[in-house]
Amino acid sequence: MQQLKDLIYQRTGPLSDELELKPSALGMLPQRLMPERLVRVVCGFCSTGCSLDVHLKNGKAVNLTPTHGYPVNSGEACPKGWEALTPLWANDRATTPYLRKGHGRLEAVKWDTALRTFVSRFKDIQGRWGRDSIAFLSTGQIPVEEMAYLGALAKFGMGMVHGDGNTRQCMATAAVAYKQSFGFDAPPFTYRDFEESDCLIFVGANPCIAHPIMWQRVCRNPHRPTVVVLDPRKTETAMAATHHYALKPKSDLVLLYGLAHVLIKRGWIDQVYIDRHTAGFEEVRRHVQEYTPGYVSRRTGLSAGQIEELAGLIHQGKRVSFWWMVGVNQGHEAVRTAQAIINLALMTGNIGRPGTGANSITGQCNAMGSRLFSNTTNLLGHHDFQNPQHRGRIAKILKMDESLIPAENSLPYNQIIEQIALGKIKGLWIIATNPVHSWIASREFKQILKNLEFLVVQDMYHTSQTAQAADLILPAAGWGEKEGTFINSERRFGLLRKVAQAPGEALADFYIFKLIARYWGCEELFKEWQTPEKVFGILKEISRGTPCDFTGIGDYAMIERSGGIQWPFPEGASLENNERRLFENGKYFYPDGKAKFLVEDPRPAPEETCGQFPFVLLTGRGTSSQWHTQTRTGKSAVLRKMYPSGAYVEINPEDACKFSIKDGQYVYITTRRGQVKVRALVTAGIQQGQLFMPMHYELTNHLTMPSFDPYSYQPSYKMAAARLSKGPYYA
Ligand SMILES: Nc1nc2c(c(=O)[nH]1)N[C@H]1C(S)=C(S)[C@@H](COP(=O)(O)OP(=O)(O)OC[C@H]3O[C@@H](n4cnc5c(=O)[nH]c(N)nc54)[C@H](O)[C@@H]3O)O[C@H]1N2
Ligand SMILES: Nc1nc2c(c(=O)[nH]1)N[C@H]1C(S)=C(S)[C@@H](COP(=O)(O)OP(=O)(O)OC[C@H]3O[C@@H](n4cnc5c(=O)[nH]c(N)nc54)[C@H](O)[C@@H]3O)O[C@H]1N2
Ligand code: SF4
Ligand SMILES: [Mo]
Repeated sequence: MQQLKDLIYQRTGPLSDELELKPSALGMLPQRLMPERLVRVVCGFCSTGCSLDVHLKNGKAVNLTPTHGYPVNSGEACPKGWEALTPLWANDRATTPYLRKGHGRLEAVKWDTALRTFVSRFKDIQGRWGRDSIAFLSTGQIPVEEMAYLGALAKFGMGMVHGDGNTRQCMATAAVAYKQSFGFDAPPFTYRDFEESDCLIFVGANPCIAHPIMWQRVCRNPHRPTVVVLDPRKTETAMAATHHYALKPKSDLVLLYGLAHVLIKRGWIDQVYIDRHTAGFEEVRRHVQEYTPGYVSRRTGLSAGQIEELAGLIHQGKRVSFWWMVGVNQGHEAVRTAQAIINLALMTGNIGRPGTGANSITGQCNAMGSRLFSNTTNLLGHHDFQNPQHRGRIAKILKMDESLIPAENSLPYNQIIEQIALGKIKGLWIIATNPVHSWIASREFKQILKNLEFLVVQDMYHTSQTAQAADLILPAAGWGEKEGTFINSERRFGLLRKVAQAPGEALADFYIFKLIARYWGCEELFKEWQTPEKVFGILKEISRGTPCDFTGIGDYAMIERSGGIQWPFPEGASLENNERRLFENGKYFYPDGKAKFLVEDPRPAPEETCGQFPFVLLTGRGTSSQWHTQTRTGKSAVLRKMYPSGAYVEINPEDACKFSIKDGQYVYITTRRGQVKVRALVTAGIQQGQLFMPMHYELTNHLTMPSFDPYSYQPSYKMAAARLSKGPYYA
């Protein structure tokens, strides 16, 4: 018990050190609002990784301003960043653990009871059903150090085999595509490329809403760039672009092959680059032969002229950059689509130079950290569970017995769920994700969770839909209440600092993992994992000699002083150029140094429209003020003013007219998964025959479809066959 008290004391320990107060950074702030201290913190929402200066007064965080001169956001933030402190003060924070008692209600319990229950229930399940009968689902929203602690504890300490993260919903496609094409999961760009490009092509991305500060950098581009958007919807980004191609949903692969066809046919390719730095081009040449503009036009809904025009824009650009996001990643042939984008960059030599690249933007604040260190799909630091040398290396660095490291890969997220449905996985630990709202076909998912003998949810709030389904809730500190690092989209480590005390008995995830290690009886394995910064040191060692080597980062203070540091940053690297892109030397991470071209025939969409379900339902981000399942952004009265409070569906005016639907009236949307009643938002932004629902409302995922890319297993959130009706529809 004394030890437990010590640990709880650690979390109530001091706040992070202040920055030297520079009043100039605060502009004309009136004297009464002048803070006593500023602490610089990287934002905890999206992957842009903006820096925020939090103002402390009387030892309390009271306000914040975006950091001037930070290489990412220089003095700007989006509404979520400005409101980042508010979610911490919400009155539904989990301030103690909760345990579901015999009568079915969740009741507050002491940490000691919670931890004993956690250990005894999970051990009991493993004892009866084997080590792989318990699993975890993690996140892209906790620091690298916590991510690594969780993955190591679960797999090496608790003996789990299966654990995956919400990054499967988000980035898995990009990770697999890069790995296969470049030999390592390595987004090559630096944000300066937004400003240096003379032709930017956004595929399935809406940065005006989803990455507003990246979009600001596009707006600052001095080269009067061509900005192309490939999106079925006329999004805010499409409206601001110079060219919008409203292709049919899920016809990207055909279009991209069609573009390759035209570029090759016209000789608009960089044969020298192809010969020196790539392998497999002849296969592409053969493969795209049949993708004539006429054929592609029929499949994509674009005209042959538009396809020729777009190929022409790529050819005319001197520095062409391709940017993709989850409009690509969340599809049934997503990996090959991402690679069709990579292929275009490679064949036109648009990579490794300023303003170029095949660039996947990431989603969550630490999606990149999760890709490297969550110990889910790959062994810590992008090593391979199935490779004995890799296991040996990690065991040696961690001073652990090699036999503790599983020699098999985890099942992907969807198969973990399947195993729960089949009754094979019986215990589940969910950390910093809210899948009852965010996973596909969520009504079915909620039913499947009932198969579990024991569900633990570790979250900042006891009110999230998933926490409410739990048998045990562990109360977590949130962003700003703990320390660690996040890696942003351009591979930049940024520092998360502690600017507030977590409420009640909530603990940083780091210290929750530490307590679990102690109660589980595997604390000895983690005796060097004392603080996040110590763990950072261990991970640094793991990265040594790999493409993401960051052994040159001395300590947290160095990250803070330098405005974040991008990997790779091996020992001896210089900070002089703090905006670096990959592949400037044309060398990729395969042993032969060459990038690979990969192509494959398109697959039929998993769900076609039909008489009963004639509409295509798209989903995605709604506004820049809403974050995912709204457990955080929903707590801010300021943010709430900036978006509709209830779920809605975007409908084209022609369709609205056909169905006599008026803007604002309730309509029914039905798919094979279920039916929801939502308000109509009539807008020409959506094409006829298509519907769009933002993911921020729980109802949306009652409708989405369980279909997965065959390589990345990423769910296809962006397409379902749907029916629109004014009244309820009964099949
Ligand atoms: N405000 C806000 N910002 C966020 C988030 C948030 O919740 N709120 N979440 C963050 C996260 S985790 C992520 S992953 C990113 C997501 O960032 P984005 O990917 O930019 O956002 P989405 O709106 O999900 O999808 C982008 C676009 O894909 C389009 N699309 C749908 N189907 C297709 C298709 O078949 N082809 C093409 N070409 N386009 C298609 C949609 O119409 C949509 O406009 O945003 C991050 N930023
Ligand atoms: N229909 C549809 N569905 C989608 C998508 C889509 O485009 N369309 N996009 C998908 C994508 S890309 C993503 S990334 C997912 C996101 O889906 P989720 O991960 O489910 O979304 P969040 O609301 O961000 O959930 C994070 C949870 O962690 C908690 N939390 C925050 N910080 C901390 C912390 O420090 N510690 C702990 N322990 N908990 C914390 C929050 O309170 C919240 O409950 O949604 C996916 N779902
Ligand atoms: S753009 Fe992203 S990182 Fe920047 S302030 Fe907004 S949510 Fe935070
Ligand atoms: Mo995401």
